[in-house]
Amino acid sequence: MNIIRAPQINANEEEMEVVEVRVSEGEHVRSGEILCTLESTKATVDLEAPHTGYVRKLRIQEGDRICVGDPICAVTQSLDEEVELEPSRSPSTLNGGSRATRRAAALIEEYGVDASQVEHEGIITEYAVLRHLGKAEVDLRAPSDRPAPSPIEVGDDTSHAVVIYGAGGHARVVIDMIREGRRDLRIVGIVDDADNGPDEVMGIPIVGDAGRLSELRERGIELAALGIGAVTHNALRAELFDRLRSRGFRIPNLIHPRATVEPSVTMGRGNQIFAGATVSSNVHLGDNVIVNSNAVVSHDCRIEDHVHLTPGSLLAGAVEVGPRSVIGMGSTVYLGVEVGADVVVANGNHILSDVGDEEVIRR
Ligand code: JB2
Repeated sequence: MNIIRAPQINANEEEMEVVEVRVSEGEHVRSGEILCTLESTKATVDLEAPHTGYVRKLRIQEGDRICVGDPICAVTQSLDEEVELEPSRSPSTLNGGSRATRRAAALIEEYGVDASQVEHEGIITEYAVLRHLGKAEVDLRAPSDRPAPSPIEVGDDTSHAVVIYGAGGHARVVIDMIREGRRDLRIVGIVDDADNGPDEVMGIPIVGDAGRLSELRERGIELAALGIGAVTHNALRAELFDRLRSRGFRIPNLIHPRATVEPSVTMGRGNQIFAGATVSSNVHLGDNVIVNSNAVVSHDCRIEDHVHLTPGSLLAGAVEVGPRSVIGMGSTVYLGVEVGADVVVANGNHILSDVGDEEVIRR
C-alpha cells in the first residue's frame, strides 16, 4: 500500500487547492496515471499514481483546500487490503472547526450560514449548504445579484435517470438518440460549462455547469452521457469523459435503433453509434468512441478509446485506429491499415498505408 500525500509545491506555502480529481473511490489506476491536479499560488502539479492498484479512502474533492502532507488517498494492490489514513491537517476554514469545500465555504460566508447547523458527513459540500439554504427558506437572491442555482428535479426513482454533459449540436443528437433508442432512460437535465448559454435544449433544462455534477451524483443520478462532440478538438472529449467517470458516473453505450451492430461486436462504455452506422463482425470498440451517421466499420477492426469516426467515413476490414484519432467525413481507410494515436484524417482522404501517431493527413 502507498499513501498519497499532498506535496510541497512551493517553499513556504503550506496550503493548496484541489482543482481536479481524476479518479474515484475504488477505481483501478495504472502506474503514472494522474490522480488529481493541485494548485498553489505559483504552480500547478499533477499527482500521479506511484504504482498500479486501487484508489482507496479518497479524501479530496474539487475545490478543497488541503495542507502539505495531508493524506489524499491510498493505492492498494487489492480492494480487500485494510487501509487506515490519519486525519488531515487541512484548513479548518470555518468557525467551529468544520471543514468545507471552497465553494461551500464561499456560500456559507455569502449567506451567513451557521455551519454547525448544516447536515453533513465529513467535509461540508456545496450541495449540503444549498440543501440547508433550501430547508431554511433563505432568499437565495437577496445577498447578491447572482441568480441562485436552479433546483434540479431528479424525481423519486433515479435508477434510469441520465444527465447530459454539453448543450450544443452533438447534445441534440444524443438527446434524440436516447429518446428514440433508450426509452427506458429519463433525461433529468443538461450541464454545460458555457457562459450565457441557453436555458434549455430541446425541452431539457440546463441545470448548471460541471460544478453540479457531484450534486447530481449525490442525489442518486448514476448515468451520464457526453453530449460534446468537439470535432475540431477531439482530445477534449477524452478529458470530459474522464471527468464524468471521476465523478462516479456510469456512461452507457448509446446505439441508435437504426444503426447496425453485429452480435459479435465487443465494446467498452460510453460509445455512441449513430443512425445509419454499421459496425461489422468481430469489431472491438474501446470507450467513448463515436461512430457517427453512416460511418462503416468493417469486420475485425479495432477502434481505441475516444476515437471519432465522423459521418460517412469508411474503414475496411481489420483496420486499427489509435486513441483519440479522428477520421474525417467521407474518408476511407484500406484493409489492415494501422492508424496511430491522436491522428486527424481530414475529410475526403483515402488512406492506403499506416499512419504514425499525431499525424495530420490533409487532402
Ligand atoms: O473547452 C470546453 C468546451 N468547448 C466547448 N470545455 C467544456 N467543458 N465544454 C466545452 N464546449 C461545449 O461544447 C460548449 O459549452 C457546448 O456545449 C459545446 C459546443 O457546441 P457545438 O454545437 O459548437 O459543438 P458540439 O461539440 O456539440 O458538436 C460538434 O461536434 C459534433 C461531432 C459540432 O461541430 C457538430 O457539428 C458535430 N456533429
